[in-house]
Amino acid sequence: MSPPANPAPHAAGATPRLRLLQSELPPVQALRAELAAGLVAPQAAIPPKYFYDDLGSRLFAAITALPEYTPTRTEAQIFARHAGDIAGAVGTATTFIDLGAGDCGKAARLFGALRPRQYVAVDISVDFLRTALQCLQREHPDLDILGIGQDFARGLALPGAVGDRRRLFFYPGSSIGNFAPDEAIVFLHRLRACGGADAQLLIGVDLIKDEAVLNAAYDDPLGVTAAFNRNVLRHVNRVLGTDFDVAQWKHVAFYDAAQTRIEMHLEASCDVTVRWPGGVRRFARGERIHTENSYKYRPETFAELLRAAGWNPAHIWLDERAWFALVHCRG
Ligand code: AVI
Repeated sequence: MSPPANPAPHAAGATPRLRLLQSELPPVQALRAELAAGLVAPQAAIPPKYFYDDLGSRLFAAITALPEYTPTRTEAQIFARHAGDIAGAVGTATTFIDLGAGDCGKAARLFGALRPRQYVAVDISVDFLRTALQCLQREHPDLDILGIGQDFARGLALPGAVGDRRRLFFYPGSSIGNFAPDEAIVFLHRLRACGGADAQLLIGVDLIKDEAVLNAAYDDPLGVTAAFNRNVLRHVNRVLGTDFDVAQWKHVAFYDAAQTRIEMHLEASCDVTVRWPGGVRRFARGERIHTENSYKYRPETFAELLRAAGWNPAHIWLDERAWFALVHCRG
């Protein structure tokens, strides 16, 4: 963990209430090797973490405001309707660890009810996180805020500045759905291990529902999700030095009922040759690059997955259409 990247200004002698730490990010060579391996694989793939450059994070925020994208809105309804029960179950004075904090908006809406002792925001998109935390600190000047720039999907490493009492992991938005179920168990098991004896988890998951609703959520008529998907190619151009022409790639998203997941791909709209320093890949027209899976669950299957990862689901709240579940677990 490197020293504070950008401590907030504070009065001489006062304790800083906002600190931003940045973990050792993987060396660019490792990122390039990972991307090149994905591009030359028989089924080409780009890991979904490359969606979240600065523009990608903004496009994702726009997706969450779309009427077709149900997870965010439905989860917000559950929080609003059950705020008292959630606060009663979780309790106050936690070390509130927000995984994939983004603009920190979801967590901030709970501060009134949960009154955390410390707020720890972890996100891979450090610049976006810095801006969000600076705004948050102006709104909550007395809250102890710690930002951590980290790719926590590869394993969460919490620095000593994170409180070790009453750790509450907050993982909303069905981000768990972007892991395959076996990877999700490994990830949640690791969280359990770094939570301590009194760890808690508050996690949101998108549920299986009508296919038309699911398909519309990932292929909206304004094309915001298409822009989010295609923007990944610009990010890869910057990191790997590829010469992707975004205009040659079409957004494809569909629900696969057998695997209970949405798949997102980019499809070549003509024959395309992509080159980068040390590599080349030819794509025939219609060939695809797999960019994301988003798994959907039944509540009971998800509870089994949590148990397999060492967590005890204690409460589950659903919206009235059973489109989304919020689960509170103890360690
Ligand atoms: C971040 N994650 C939960 C989103 C999802 O629904 O799987 C990412 C996303 N991809 C397309 N739209 C949203």
